Amino acid sequence: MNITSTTIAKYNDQALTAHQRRLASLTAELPQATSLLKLLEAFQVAIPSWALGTGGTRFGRFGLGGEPRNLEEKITDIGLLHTLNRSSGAVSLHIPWDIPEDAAKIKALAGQFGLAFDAMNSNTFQDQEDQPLSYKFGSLQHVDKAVRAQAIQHNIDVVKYGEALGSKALTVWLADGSCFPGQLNFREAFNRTLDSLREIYAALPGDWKLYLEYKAFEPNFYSTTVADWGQSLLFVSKLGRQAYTLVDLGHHLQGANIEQIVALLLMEGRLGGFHFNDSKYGDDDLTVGSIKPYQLFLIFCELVEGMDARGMDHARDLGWMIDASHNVKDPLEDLLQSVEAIMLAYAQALLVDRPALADARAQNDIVRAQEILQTAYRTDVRPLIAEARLRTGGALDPLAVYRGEAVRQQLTKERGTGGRATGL
Ligand code: RM4
Ligand code: MN
Ligand code: MN
Repeated sequence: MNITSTTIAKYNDQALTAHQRRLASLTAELPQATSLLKLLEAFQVAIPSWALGTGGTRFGRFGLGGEPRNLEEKITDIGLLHTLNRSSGAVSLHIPWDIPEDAAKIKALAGQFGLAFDAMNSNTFQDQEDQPLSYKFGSLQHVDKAVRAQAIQHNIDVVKYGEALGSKALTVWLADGSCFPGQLNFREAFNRTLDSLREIYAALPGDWKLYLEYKAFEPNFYSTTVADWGQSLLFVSKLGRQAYTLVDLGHHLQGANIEQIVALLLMEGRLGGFHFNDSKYGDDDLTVGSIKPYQLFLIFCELVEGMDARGMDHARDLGWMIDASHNVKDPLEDLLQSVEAIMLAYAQALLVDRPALADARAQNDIVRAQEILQTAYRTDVRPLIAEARLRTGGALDPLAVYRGEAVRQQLTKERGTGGRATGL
């Protein structure tokens, strides 16, 4: 399945007049909007290789036709997304779900679609068939040194796979923790985990980053060894300058102020990567912006302000990734919606009148501060995102092209209905 630039141009031509009218009315109100286009064009979000098929819950899974059956087909799917929106220019791989057996071939295929490789993810939360020792009671925290050694070696192997693809980061997410009080000595578990991470860190190439992701609970329900940003920050501070915290939006206890977490991690120079998704209750892995779009906007306000304060490049200096699972939607449609939601929140954050906000804060004028934020949030920036896509050769309306070209039906014809993608 391949969507050509001629096909995209055909759809764009039909939608052009209406688009130009909408864009003109936006820029008449906000002349600075067009100067943001360069930033929007540069911004890229990595697509997770584990979220291109239908996931499931522990109660069941409802498959879908045309799921990618191997890594090549996954790269092709991500290439399709990037062809449509020009903002999905990277892949994040999970090992061993998606081992690149022939790295040169995979790299070349990704290159054809203009895709780079973002962070590599290790997996010590599941046992694999050929694995000698079990992670049932943890991996890097395990009481048995041999289990820890196996998990350390796995992470080092993941780095090796990533080096061959041009990746520059390793994401470590640990399911380690305990399900019952008394099961674990917290201090000892922390120290064993730290020692294991130190060995992985020592094997990291000089130009790589290690992202340590935290998660409040699940699959362990009493304690998690890297449960929150404080614990992650403690580990990464002890590891060294190449270690950073990764924030996954779904990994907090309800009501957590994620925007404040992001602000402080950035201030400390310890925010490395981001996993976008949305949730109502826990790690729901829903479409970005589907439940709490205002929170997403507030997070982006802190990201933009915090990155600017450190002179960081918005597009390149943090690892922007989606981490999602699709139970009832077509994964590709869901991912198009997620990338769109991220771009919208980013654009709205760029619109915030920061000098005016600083002034309102200095005056303790809370009402004006809220008005300033909400003025940006309530601006319909969709024409701007569409214009950024148009200028980079993408579709004005990616979903319309996807549906108009019956992509899922075509993929189902090519790949059949029985396939099941590896991943969540
Ligand atoms: C975890 C976490 C990790 C992801 C796995 C599949 O909850 O979010 O980032 O790699 O799921
Ligand atoms: Mn995650
Ligand atoms: Mn998660």
